[in-house]
Amino acid sequence: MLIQKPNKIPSSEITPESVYLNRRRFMQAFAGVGLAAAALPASALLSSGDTELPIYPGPNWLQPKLKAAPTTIVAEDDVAPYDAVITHNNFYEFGTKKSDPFEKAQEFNTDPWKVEVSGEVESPGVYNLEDLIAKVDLEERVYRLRCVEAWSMVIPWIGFELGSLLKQFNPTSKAKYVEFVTLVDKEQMPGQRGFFSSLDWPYTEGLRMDEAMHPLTLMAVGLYGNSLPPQNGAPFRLVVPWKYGFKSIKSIVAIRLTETMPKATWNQTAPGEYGFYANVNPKVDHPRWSQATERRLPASLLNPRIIDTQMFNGYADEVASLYSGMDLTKWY
Ligand SMILES: Nc1nc2c(c(=O)[nH]1)N[C@H]1C(S)=C(S)[C@@H](COP(=O)(O)O)O[C@H]1N2
Ligand SMILES: [Mo]
Repeated sequence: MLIQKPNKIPSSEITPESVYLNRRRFMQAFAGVGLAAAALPASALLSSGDTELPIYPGPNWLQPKLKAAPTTIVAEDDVAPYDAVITHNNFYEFGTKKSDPFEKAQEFNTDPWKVEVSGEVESPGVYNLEDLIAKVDLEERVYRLRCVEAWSMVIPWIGFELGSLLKQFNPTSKAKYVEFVTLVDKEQMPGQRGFFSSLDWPYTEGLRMDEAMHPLTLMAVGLYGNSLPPQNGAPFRLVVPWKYGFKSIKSIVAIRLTETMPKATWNQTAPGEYGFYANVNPKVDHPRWSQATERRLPASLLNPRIIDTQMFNGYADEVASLYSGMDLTKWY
């Protein structure tokens, strides 16, 4: 039952990933779901008159490590301006509009932060993020981020290799996948409460073990020389530069090593549209739009900046071998 065709939804309001949800909301409304609307606290909203952009120095324990991080990998492309990176976000826990995370995440509490590590590891436990970061060196890496909605940005992250974190927990020989889980906190995350729920929380994602151990796979704790802004997934988030952005899960509270393929939010929500692998691939279109090109942000009507999408987002030399022998039209 198609209630509203995607092209009837004003493009100013709806982006491709949310078209599906919009349809689902209509159906829920007609199914007679109770209207338990929760008002947003005024304190969660920034005044629209704010023109100064906030910076995020981060907790005292993190600052010296951020400042000491050498730049190790640089994308040739022009880096996106700071305001684009911190005000145009997907973080549905704070709402489905691109402006919602910036407007609603500023009071998000991210220090102290605990991470539960479980499953196929010799050292499971609940760890303080500060203690985990104390054992790794930070680097700045400039990566392209390609959203499945066909826009992209070039972002200067600061972080460390996921592999160096996973080694701290000694994965067992049974560990074949890694699952990541985002915080659930209805008080702090307005997108998780109210009217119609957009996704089933918590947001989860997963990687195959060889993808997780790949040296390009980053855990970011910083951006643009400072700590990660809340809207970008503070205090730490995954960044997998050769995959569509939805794999790069934010504000992680749990990491599980598993023998079987974990559930991933968008894959579960619309399996025909979003695969588990989600490798950037210009030759495999999304059922509702082409993936051959992308809009490099910041873009405007006069300067649309449409560019060709590259296989594995331009990281094919480094990662194509992970998928040799796999039919990428099947394992999209
Ligand atoms: N927990 C969580 N992680 C998430 C998302 C989300 O809604 N919730 N959105 C994803 C999507 S679709 C994209 S494109 C990137 C956007 O990252 P950015 O806002 O830092 O650019 O975050 C990803 N990580
Ligand atoms: Mo995305």
